[in-house]
Amino acid sequence: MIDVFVPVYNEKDNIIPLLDELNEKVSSDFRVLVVYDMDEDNTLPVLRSVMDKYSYSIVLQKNTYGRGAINAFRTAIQAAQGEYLVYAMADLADDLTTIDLMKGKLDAGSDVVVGSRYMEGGQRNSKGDLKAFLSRLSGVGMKGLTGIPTHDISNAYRMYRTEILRKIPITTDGHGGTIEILQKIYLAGYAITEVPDVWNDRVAGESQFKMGKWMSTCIYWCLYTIVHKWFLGQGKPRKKAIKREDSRV
Ligand SMILES: Nc1nc2c(ncn2[C@@H]2O[C@H](COP(=O)(O)OP(=O)(O)OP(=O)(O)O)[C@@H](O)[C@H]2O)c(=O)[nH]1
Ligand SMILES: [Mg+2]
Repeated sequence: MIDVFVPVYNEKDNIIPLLDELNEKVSSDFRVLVVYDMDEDNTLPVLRSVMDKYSYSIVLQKNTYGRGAINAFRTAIQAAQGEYLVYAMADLADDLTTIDLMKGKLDAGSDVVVGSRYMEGGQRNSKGDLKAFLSRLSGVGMKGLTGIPTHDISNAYRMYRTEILRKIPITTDGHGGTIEILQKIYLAGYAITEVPDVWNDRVAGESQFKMGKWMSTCIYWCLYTIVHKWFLGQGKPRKKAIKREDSRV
């Protein structure tokens, strides 16, 4: 089973279209884990009025680590019940048809699958602003500099093995925490792969993204990975695949 984790901050106009999209586009077994910060969040009354109508289960969970999307992620990691967890945005930015593809990759042995806007077949449909430029630069740059097997380190839309998330603590506050976790997973030698994601800017609601904070965190974790990869020799693939072959003999 997949936990579809959705952090929400005043997403009243997006939550029903998101649930409808999940219904239409995902055929794997999943439940939705919505994590909110405050009782007055405008997503909640809308969600409560429809949540019994879907064929899959929807769990509403208050953030137990304090406010913010990364604390919502920490809460979801603790509350998850599935073997896999996908971090999905409520703002309808990502292509949810890839959830089934991500699951297929994890079933085949990957540990994390990144929704990738910058690989062949992926797309980022947004205005050509500084954020778009830096996001692409960090993705392509880190692939070239460290060999991390994804073109898109800055997309939070990813599916993980839940057990791995429980082993690696996130120390960063803010959206950059999702960069930290991917870099640490890479340095620990887990298998990362990617699938193309067609990404669109949000139409309804307001972005909570904080450029300055994100940029400093991104630079920090990119440098951290470069140093740990090239000077401390981390990031070597685990022997998992070889062990599996051995056990079949
Ligand atoms: N619980 C919780 N969720 C949040 C918070 N901030 C953002 N989110 C949710 O996290 C997801 C992504 O947030 P966005 O504000 O779209 O940020 P982003 O996708 O990184 O940035 P954009 O590219 O501007 O869309 C959405 O589902 C938000 O509702 C927060 O403080 N608490
Ligand atoms: Mg967004």
